[in-house]
Amino acid sequence: MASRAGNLIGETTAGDDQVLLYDRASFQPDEWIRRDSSAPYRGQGLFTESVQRVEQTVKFGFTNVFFVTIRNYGTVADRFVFKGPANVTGGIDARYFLQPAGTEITGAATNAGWTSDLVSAGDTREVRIQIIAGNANLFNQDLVFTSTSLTDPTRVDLVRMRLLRDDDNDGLPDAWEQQYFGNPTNAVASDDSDGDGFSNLAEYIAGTDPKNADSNLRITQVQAGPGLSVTLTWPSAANRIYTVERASSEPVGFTGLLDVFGNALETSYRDTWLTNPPPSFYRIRAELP
Ligand SMILES: [Ca+2]
Ligand SMILES: [Ca+2]
Ligand SMILES: [Ca+2]
Ligand SMILES: [Ca+2]
Repeated sequence: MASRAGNLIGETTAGDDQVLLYDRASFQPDEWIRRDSSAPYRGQGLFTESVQRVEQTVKFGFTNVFFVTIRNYGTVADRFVFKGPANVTGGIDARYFLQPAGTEITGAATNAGWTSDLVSAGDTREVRIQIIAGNANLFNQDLVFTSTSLTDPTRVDLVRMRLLRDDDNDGLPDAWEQQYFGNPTNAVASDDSDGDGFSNLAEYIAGTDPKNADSNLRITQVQAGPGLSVTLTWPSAANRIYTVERASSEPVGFTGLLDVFGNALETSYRDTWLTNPPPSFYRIRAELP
């Protein structure tokens, strides 16, 4: 998934720099086994519940496909038991396949769990999950996928996925359209309903208000100090990933400083230097998890 909403300080060609590229073909909650707690990845803890809740909009009755990667972050080879959710009233129409071979493991994954072969330290196994959204109970609740160490069953990690009903299949969930436009399908994803330069889809991704021109993804506060530091603040929503990027001397060649999950209202980041910095430029990217 490559979703991106850029914003530059000191950059005047907003039309060029606030473009959203959005690819909703697939998504990939990965690296959820035996992570080192300091690993630079979004939301995944060491055998603790991920703070990440993967969201995907899907039309009722349509098929949703995604991938999870089981990664052995331990120092010794291990086996892992992968299990799909079983808590959906009326059942979940899911099939599971090992990648890249395509071998189906549905029977195991939906029952006692599928046990992997021996996964070397650092190695991975990928599972493709196919869910047909033909049961209304699937929507708007967490579907929990677990993976458990076979040698130490107290070691469990999980990923929560939430399918959001999107009956006009425009990437805007029915509930979001209802909240802001009073109807589950009325909003047009490519429209900029409040004229703030961001499309409704961009505002959904960024977690901003599509009916309020003052609400859009931008750096709203830049505070210098203390010392050689600057603190940036931007409007944000929970369960969105924000990337802070910086360029030096001129606003080209941005590099990422960190990925963070947003707070409900706004999020801040403090950038510090050991020595006097060159002129610096910052921008924020927003992504769906
Ligand atoms: Ca929609
Ligand atoms: Ca719509
Ligand atoms: Ca807008
Ligand atoms: Ca807005």
